Amino acid sequence: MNMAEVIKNEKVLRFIDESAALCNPDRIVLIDGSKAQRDALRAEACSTGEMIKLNEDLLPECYLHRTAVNDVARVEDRTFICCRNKADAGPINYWMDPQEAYKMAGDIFKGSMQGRTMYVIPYSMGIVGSEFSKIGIELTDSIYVVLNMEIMTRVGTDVLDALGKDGDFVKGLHSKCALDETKRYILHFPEDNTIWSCNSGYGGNVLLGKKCFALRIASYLGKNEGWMAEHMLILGFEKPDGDTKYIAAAFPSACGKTNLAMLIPPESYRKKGYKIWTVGDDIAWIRVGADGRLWAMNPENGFFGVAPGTNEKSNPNALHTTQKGTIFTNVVHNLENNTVWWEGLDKNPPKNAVDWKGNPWDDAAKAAGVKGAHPNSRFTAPAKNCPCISKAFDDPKGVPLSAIVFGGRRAKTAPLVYQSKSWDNGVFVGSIMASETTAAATGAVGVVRRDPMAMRPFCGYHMGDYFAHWIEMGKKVKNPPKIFNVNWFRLDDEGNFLWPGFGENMRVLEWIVKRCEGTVGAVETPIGYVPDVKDIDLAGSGVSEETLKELLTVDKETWKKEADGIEEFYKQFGDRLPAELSAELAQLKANLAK
Ligand code: OXD
Ligand code: MN
Repeated sequence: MNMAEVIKNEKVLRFIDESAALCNPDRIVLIDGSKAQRDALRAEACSTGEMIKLNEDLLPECYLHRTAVNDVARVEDRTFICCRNKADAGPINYWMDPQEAYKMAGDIFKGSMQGRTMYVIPYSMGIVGSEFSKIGIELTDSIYVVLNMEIMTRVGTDVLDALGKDGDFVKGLHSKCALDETKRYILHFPEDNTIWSCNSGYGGNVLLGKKCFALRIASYLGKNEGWMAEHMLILGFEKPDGDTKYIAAAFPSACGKTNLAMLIPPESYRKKGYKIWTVGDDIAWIRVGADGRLWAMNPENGFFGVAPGTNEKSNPNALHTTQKGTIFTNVVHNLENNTVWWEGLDKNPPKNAVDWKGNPWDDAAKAAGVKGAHPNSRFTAPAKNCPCISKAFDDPKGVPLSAIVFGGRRAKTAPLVYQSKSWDNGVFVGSIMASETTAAATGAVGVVRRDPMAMRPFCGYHMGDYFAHWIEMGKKVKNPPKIFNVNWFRLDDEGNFLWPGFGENMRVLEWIVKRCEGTVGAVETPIGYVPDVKDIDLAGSGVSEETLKELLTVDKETWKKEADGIEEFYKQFGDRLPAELSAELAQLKANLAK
């Protein structure tokens, strides 16, 4: 195909030419979004062993892929924001000078695609052609990336039509290179709308539409253009009268965003006619609507979910979503019926199986405690498969938000739920989010770290300026959503979870929605409003009122220590910390001293 005949945008052609001159691929192929091309690429990936075709009857159009053993999660310490002024990256991001970064990575990319094909992926984050969507072009030498991007984003030549002759786009260059972890870099150049990723083949590092574009680059664009790119699920809470309220929620990676977004209400709620609809499970682009409310849309087209722990009970909707057209990464290959398995799927690990590293997973391996699937193993599944996908999923306008919910994994401090007192107080609540780390990124698991708005690894600029942007956005909305914090992970003194979580979280969502409607009261505490025990419907939950009381306790002494921790955390932002947040911290301390 003659590229110039199909690609009318000179800037795209120049980007392809310059990248090809650098990486020196044997051939260049434009991804057109057609089924014929997709099938051919799937067949090619299977012929080289890059992917394994699974049982067509049980898992139609599904494939298994194993990454390199050293390449299984996002690498935060190798992820850089490359802006001209180091101070603009802020104290939390890793920073590299753009010129140095281009030079250093240029040497790595040089000739990296020799003997390989460079695929040109035109993709849209959001509905193709919508004024709220943005376009990217990813160049990659990985068929796995192409096939994942075709699930996670909207890909094809119609995106080039929407881009037009001189539209702007985010330039993404990815090469697997030699998968050398010492030369692995995920580089963002927000001032150039550019992303370079080398030496990785793991999702979050290489599906450049997702974390790199839709969060890091988009958060920077949002700050400049007056909107927000957030690490949030979006769900619709439908009441028996059919009225649906929309909630966006930010939790750190692998803390249950997909599960909450696809929640199945307890039977008593289902009988009354309550339903939950999924709009998104990971990313929300949020802007001010003409009606003075905040509107959120999901820029993605699929789900890149954590497999372990997903089962018929925890998330039947996610499980159903993965039964067709899905790519599984780093899970167990069940050789008995050519399907997949992971820890927590069911109690019957396959006898004849291969683990995520490609080794036989036999009785001896199991007895030695070898895990079959990597804890961060994933499924990439089309959103349209999801049984509870919202009608609004394909609506370019997105949905109006009634509530924003923050949350993390906290053993003690945070109560099951509390409501902030105002927009600024809500921004404070988001800014002090903390959570125990998970397997979604490399590094120790279970260590408490501050993760403001769950954006710590994803904010493309200075976190202090990001807080200021949140405060500014609050001034632009006449009817801002109410802001809450939840903690499904509170433990008793013996280390047992106090709250059952999963579908039972509906009971908390109901309180949140009622608070938004002004139809239920609350109890004031030094940190915000918590429910009155009688206002959370416990019928059939197995949770006693006494346990709920414990879940809702705000312990002053614990919070005084927390306030000291926040003060310490805030220090690093210096004069870029908005005065509104210092005032909120002072108010919290005063409330605790009363
Ligand atoms: C993800 C993550 O993959 O947050 O969504 O790591
Ligand atoms: Mn995420």
